[in-house]
This record gives sequence, C-alpha cells and structure tokens, in this order.
Amino acid sequence: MSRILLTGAAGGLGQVLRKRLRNWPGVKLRVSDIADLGAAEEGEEVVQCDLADLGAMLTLVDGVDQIIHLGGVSVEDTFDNILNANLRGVYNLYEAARQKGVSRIVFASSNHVIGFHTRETQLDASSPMRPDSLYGVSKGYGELLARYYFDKFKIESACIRIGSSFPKPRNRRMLATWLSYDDLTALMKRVLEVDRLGFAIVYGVSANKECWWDNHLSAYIGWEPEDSSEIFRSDEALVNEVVDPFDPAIEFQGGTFAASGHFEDPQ
Ligand code: NAI
Ligand code: 15L
Repeated sequence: MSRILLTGAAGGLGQVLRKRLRNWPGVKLRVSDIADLGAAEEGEEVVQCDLADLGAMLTLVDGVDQIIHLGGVSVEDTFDNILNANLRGVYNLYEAARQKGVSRIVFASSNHVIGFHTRETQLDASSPMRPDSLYGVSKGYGELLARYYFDKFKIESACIRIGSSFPKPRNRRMLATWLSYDDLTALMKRVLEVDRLGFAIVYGVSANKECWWDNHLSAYIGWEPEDSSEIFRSDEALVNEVVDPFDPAIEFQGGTFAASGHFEDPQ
C-alpha cells in the first residue's frame, strides 16, 4: 500500500482528483487544503494545513510516498498572497518531502509560465520561460525548485504546465488550451506509475486540433491525451465571441493574464 498526498484538495481540480483517486487500488489517499475538506471518506485521510507553515507541512508529509501538489494561489494575486502560498508553500513542500523521504512529486505548474509567447510559436519543454504574471513567475520558481531537488536529492518531479482544465472550454482560447478531466486523471496516474520519471516538464493539454505545445520531450512517460476540444467548437458562446488578433489577450498564449496590468497597480 502506498500513500499519496493530494494538496489543494478543496479546489476545482482537487475535488475532481479526490473523487477519482480515492479508490485507486493499492493507494491510501491523504487529502489536504487550508480550506475545510469535510469528513474523510473511505480510503482517505484528511489533514487541514497551511502550505506556508513548515512545521505543519512536516507533519502532513510524514509517511507519504508520493505527492500531487495542487495547492496554492491559482490566478494572479498580490505578491504577499503569492509569496505565502506559492513561493514559501512550494519550498515547504519540497523541503518537507526531502526530510520525510518522499520519492516523487507532481507539481501543478501552469501555462502562465510561458504565457508571453505568441500563439504562432510552437513550444516544447525546452522553450524559454516567459511568464505573463506574478502567478506565472511563481510557477516558474516551483519548476526550478523541482529541478534543484531532483539534481541534488533525487526527488523525482513532473511539472505539469496545465492549460485550462474545466468541464469544457470557456472561450475560444481554451479550444487550444483545454485539458479534459479524464486526460488530467490519466496523466496524474501515469506520472506516478512510470518506472523512471526523473525530472519532466509536461504540457497538460488534451489532443486539441489547435495546439501550441508539443510533448515529444516527455514522450518517454507514455501519456497520450485522448480527448479533444473540437466537440465544443460550435458552442454558441464560442462561435459568437468577438476577437481582435492584435488584442494582447489574443496575441499571447496566456490570454487575459498577459493582457492585464500589474496587480499591485490601481486598475
Ligand atoms: P483552485 O484555486 O480551485 O484550488 C487551489 C486550492 O489551493 C484551494 O482549495 C485553496 O484553498 C488551496 N490553497 C490556497 N492557498 C493555500 C495555502 N496557503 N495552504 C493550503 N492550501 C492552499 O485551483 P485549481 O483550478 O483547482 O488548480 C489546482 C492547481 O492547478 C493550482 O496550483 C493551479 O495553479 C494549477 N492550474 C490549474 C489550472 C486549471 O485550469 N484549473 C490551469 C493551470 C494550473
Ligand atoms: C491557470 O493557471 C489557472 O489556474 C486557471 O484558473 C485558468 O485560468 C488557466 O490557467 C488558463 O490559462 O485558462
């Protein structure tokens, strides 16, 4: 029996994965969040914890074999909020993992690490980071920390640059960035099961017809998405969306994250 910790379990993706991983054979799931998670379901343990608190994180990670790290600020925010949840938080996670002997971590990174590349640029895992927000910068820091903890301490990591994981695309940009919940779940399982993960950067995106990201450098993991956003292309809201190709939200891959001003400035 191996124990997997799922952070951010009260969030949008956390709730999805909590349900889908709960009865994974041979796995005991420990779910955590700063928010209330309700009572433990059969096959799981519940621990409420602030990522910014290293002492609490050491207790949280004790006895855990592998981690799916979804917890943290998931959109642009003030530097203070990002500092606590995403910078201090991801450091605490990796440091607690090192001290407690965790072997593998899946880090929920984001497409906003590369959001300032234009849409006509094809990217792979070796493309330069071009974060489009302080949030994107914090995910880039998480990826670097994952790299460091693999090179120095042999903690394996997959940094999943998730596109847009929702039940369906919410706008035309998401026809290119959409990741279905089924593909997300299969990806998480695969990176936890593969014999050797090492350090990998994987674009978390379904097999969409419009596509900016290429996963050939992580093909050794053996994950291939099966869904496509194409089935939503004729949704009325998407068909009627008005776009200007020179609007920064359309020019850049990060969409509105690239187009919006600096969070600390008055809007
Ligand atoms: P979410 O915002 O719904 O969930 C994040 C969870 O983290 C929340 O439940 C929140 O309470 C928890 N959290 C925040 N600060 C915390 C702290 N200091 N200590 C402990 N827990 C804390 O986000 P969502 O959509 O579920 O995303 C999950 C992860 O995937 C996030 O890291 C996000 O950045 C990343 N991601 C998600 C994408 C998506 O399309 N949903 C796209 C790209 C990245
Ligand atoms: C993200 O990183 C966010 O967490 C999510 O809420 C979406 O905004 C997504 O990126 C996106 O780019 O669509």
